[in-house]
Amino acid sequence: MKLPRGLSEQDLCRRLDRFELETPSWGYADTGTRFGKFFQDAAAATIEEKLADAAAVHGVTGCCPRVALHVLWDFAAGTDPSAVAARAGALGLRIGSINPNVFQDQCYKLGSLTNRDAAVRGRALDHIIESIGLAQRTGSDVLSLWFADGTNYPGQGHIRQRKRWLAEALARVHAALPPGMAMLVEYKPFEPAFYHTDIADWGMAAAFARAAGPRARVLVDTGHHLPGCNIEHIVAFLIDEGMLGGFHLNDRKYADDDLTVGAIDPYQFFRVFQEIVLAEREMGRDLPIAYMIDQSESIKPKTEAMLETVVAAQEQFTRAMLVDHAAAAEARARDDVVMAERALKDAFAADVRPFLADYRAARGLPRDPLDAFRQSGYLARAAADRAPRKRNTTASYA
Ligand code: PSV
Ligand code: MN
Repeated sequence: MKLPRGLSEQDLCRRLDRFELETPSWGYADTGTRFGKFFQDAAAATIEEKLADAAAVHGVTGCCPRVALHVLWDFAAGTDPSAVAARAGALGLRIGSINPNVFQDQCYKLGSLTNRDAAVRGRALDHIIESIGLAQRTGSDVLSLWFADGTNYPGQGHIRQRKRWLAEALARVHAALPPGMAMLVEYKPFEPAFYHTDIADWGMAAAFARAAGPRARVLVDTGHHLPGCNIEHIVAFLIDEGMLGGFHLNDRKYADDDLTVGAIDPYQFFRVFQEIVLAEREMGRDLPIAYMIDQSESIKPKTEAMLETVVAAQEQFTRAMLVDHAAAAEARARDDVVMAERALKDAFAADVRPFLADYRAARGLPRDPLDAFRQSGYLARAAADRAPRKRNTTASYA
C-alpha cells in the first residue's frame, strides 16, 4: 500500500480514528418491502435488542459508537428517553440522530407539513418539535428530517403553496433547536409519492435548509438518486457551499434499494469520499459530516449486513486517503487527463485490507470484524433468545 506524498501512516491512522459511522436502530429490526416481510429469528424486536446489536457491531469494529433512533419505531408509549440513553451508555454507545416520523400515521396520506389541512400540518410540526425534546433527553445533537410528502398525480397539489408551508414549518423547527443541535434535511426524488416529491433533490434540500437557519444542512442518502446521477459532484458542490451535513450510506442498483455499501458500486463510495478527503486536505481540518448508515437489509442477516457496510465504508475511506492529490494537480496543470484520473484509479486499486487488519489489531480489535462476529456465536444466541418471543407476539411470524 503506497502512501501519497505528505501523508504518514500515523496521519492516516489518526484520521481513521476520527472516521465514525452511526448505525440505525431500524437496520437491526425485521423490515421488508411493500410486497411483504421475511422475518429473521435473530432480528431485533425491541429497543434493548437493537442497542445490543449496535453494541455488538461497535464491539468488533470500534468505529460505530452512535445509534440513530426513529421516534415511532423506538419510543413506544411510556418509553423513558433517558432510560434508553442510559441503556446505550451501559453498552458503550451514545444516541446519534433522532428521526421524527411524520409518514406513517393515517392522517399523513396526503402529506405532513405540506398537507392541505392545517390541523395535520400542525400535528406534524408538533411531533417534530416534541422529537427535539426527545433528542435533548437522549443526549442527541442531530435532528434528522425526511418527509414522504409529495403527490401522485398532476393537479393533486399546489406545488408552490406546499413549498411555502414546508419552508415556514422548517423555520419553526430550526427556531426550536437548542444550542448545539443541528438539523439535517434529506431529499428523495420519488417514493412513496410518484409524481412530485416536495424535497426532491439536493438543491431543494439546500434551499429549504438555508431558509430555515444556520444550523440546518443537507443530508445525502446515497440511495436517493436517479440512476446515472453523479453523487460526488453533489457532495463536492454542497461542501463548497458549506451545506453538507451528513450521509445516509447504502448502496443501490436502481434507487432506494438499501443494499450493503459497496455491493454494487464500490468506486462510487470511493469517489464520494475522495471529494471529502480532498476538501479536508485543502482546508486543513475535518469536515463536520455525520456519517450515518441507512440500511434496512431484507435478506442478509441484519447484523452481518451492518458489519459489511461498516467495513466497506472504512475501506473506501482509506483508499480515498491514498489518492496522491499533488500528482493529480500536477497532471491537471499540464492537461494530462490520463494521469489525473490515474491518481484516483491507483488509490482505488490498493488493497487496504492488510493495513486495516493491522490498524484494528493495534487498537485491540479483531483483524476481521465479520469473522470475529461469526466466531462469537452472537447470531445463534440472539435467534435462540428472540425467536420464541417473536413467535408469541407477531401474528405473521412463521
Ligand atoms: C426514506 O427512504 C429514508 O431514507 C429516510 O431516511 C427514513 O428515515 C428511512 O429511510 C427509514 O427507513
Ligand atoms: Mn435515508
